[in-house]
Amino acid sequence: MPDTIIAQATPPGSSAISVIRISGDLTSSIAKAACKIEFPAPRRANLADYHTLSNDCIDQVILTYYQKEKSYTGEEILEICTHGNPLIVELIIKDLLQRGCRTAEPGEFTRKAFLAGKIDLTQAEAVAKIIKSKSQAELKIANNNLRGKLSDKLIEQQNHMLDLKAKLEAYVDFPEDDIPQKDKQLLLGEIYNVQSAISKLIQSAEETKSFKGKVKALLIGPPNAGKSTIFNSLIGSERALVSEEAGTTRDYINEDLFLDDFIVEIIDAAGIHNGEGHLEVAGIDKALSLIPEVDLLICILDSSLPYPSEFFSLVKLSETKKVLLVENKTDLERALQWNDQPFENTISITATNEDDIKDLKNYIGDILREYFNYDPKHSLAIEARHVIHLKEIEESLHKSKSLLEHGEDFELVSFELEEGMIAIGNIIGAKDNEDVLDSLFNQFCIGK
Ligand SMILES: Nc1nc2c(ncn2[C@@H]2O[C@H](COP(=O)(O)OP(=O)(O)OP(=O)(O)O)[C@@H](O)[C@H]2O)c(=O)[nH]1
Ligand SMILES: [Mg+2]
Repeated sequence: MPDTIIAQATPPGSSAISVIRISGDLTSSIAKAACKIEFPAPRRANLADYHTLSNDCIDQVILTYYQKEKSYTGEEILEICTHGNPLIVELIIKDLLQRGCRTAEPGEFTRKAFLAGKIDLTQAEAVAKIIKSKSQAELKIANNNLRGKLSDKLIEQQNHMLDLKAKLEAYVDFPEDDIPQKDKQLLLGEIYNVQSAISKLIQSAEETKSFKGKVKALLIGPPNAGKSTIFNSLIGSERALVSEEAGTTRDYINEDLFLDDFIVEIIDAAGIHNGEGHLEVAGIDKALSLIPEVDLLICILDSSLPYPSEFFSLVKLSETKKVLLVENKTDLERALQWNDQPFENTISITATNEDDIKDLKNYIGDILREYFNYDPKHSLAIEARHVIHLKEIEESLHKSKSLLEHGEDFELVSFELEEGMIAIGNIIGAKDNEDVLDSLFNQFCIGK
C-alpha cells in the first residue's frame, strides 16, 4: 500500500502564495494526473494547471519536483505552489486525499529525512530550533547544528573510541604482564583526550543554558538617576514615566530591545533607597527581588551627584552577576568620585544623546556575547537531552580509565567503552527508540 503524505507548508490564511507538500510513492502519478505533467523537470519551476479528479481546474500553480536521491525525505517530493487563497489550498488538499494521500503528522517530513539517513538527530532537532528561533544568536547556533557541527565533534570522539577499542582488543590475547607499561600509558592518554573533549561540550552546554533566545537585563540604581529615561531611549519610545521627582517609577515595566544577536528584555524598576511609604517600599522590594532572575544588571548612577553610599549599602552589586555600570548625566558637572571603582564594565553617557545610546547598546551586546561565550561560527546548541548522554559518555570513559589503571582485563575496558559509544549513538540518532523520536518530532509543525 503506497504511503504518501501531504501538508500545507505555509501558514493558513490569505497570502501571496501557499505551498502544499507531497512526499511518497504517489508523487509522480499526481503530477501526471492532476497537473498533466508526465515528467516534471526536477528542482525547476514547472508551470501547470491543477485539475481535480472531476477535472475542475482549481488554480494555475508552480510545481517543484524532487527525485528520491535529492529530496529532503529520501522519497519523491512535489511542492505545489498555489495562489495564497485558503479555499484553493482546501480544494487541492481535499483532492489529494481523494487520490489516496494522507495528512502528515507534525514533523513527519523531517522524521522521514532522519529515517532515510539524510540528517541525523541533532540536525533534525536543529530544524525545529531554526523554525522557532527568536534571536539571531539562537538562529546562528541552530544553523551550526544543522550544518552538522555538533555531530562532527561527536563522530570524531566516536572514532577515537573505536580506535581505542581496536587497540585494546589487539591485546586481549596477551597476558597482562606482556603488555608494555608505555602502551598502557598511551591508552590512558587517549582516553583522557576523549574525556576532556566531552567535558568541554558539557561545559559549553552549561554556559549557554540560561540563554534561551531572550535575555533579561534590569536597570537598577538610586532614585532619579535616569533609569526610566535610559529605558525609553533604549527601546525608542516614551513608555516609562520620567520626572525630576525622585521615586517616580513604582511598579516595574519591561520591553524587548532588539540587538544584532540578542533580544534583551529590559526591565525598568523603582530606584533603590531607604524608602518609607508603603507603595514605595513595595516597589523597592520588587526591584530587589528581580535581581536573581536577570542575566545582566545595568546599574545607573547620576554622575552629577556624589557617590551614592545608601544605594551601595542596600545592593551589593559586586557580589552578583554581570554588571554594567552606567554613569549617566555626563552633560552636567561631575561630582561622582570613586575611591576604588569595582566594575570592569563601565560607560559614561547622557541618556538623551543618540550616539551615547548607540554605544550603550553595542556595549550590552559585547557583554552578552562574552557572558554566553557566544561565537556565531562555533557555538553549538547542546540541549538537556544531549547533556544526559554526554554525562553517560563521561562516566564510561571515567570507568574505562579506572579499570585500566587497576590492571583489569582489556576486554572489560573495551566493554565499558562500548557503553560510551552507545551514548554517542543516542545523541546522533538511535533509530529504534520510538519514544524519543515521538517526543522530538511532535514539537514540529505540520508540513515540516
Ligand atoms: N541632564 C540630564 N538629565 C537627565 C539625564 N537622564 C535623565 N535626566 C533627568 O533626570 C530626572 C530623573 O529621570 P528618570 O528617568 O525619571 O529617573 P529614574 O532613575 O527613573 O527615577 P525613579 O523612577 O524616580 O527612580 C528627569 O528629570 C530626567 O529628565 C541626563 O542624561 N542628563
Ligand atoms: Mg523611573
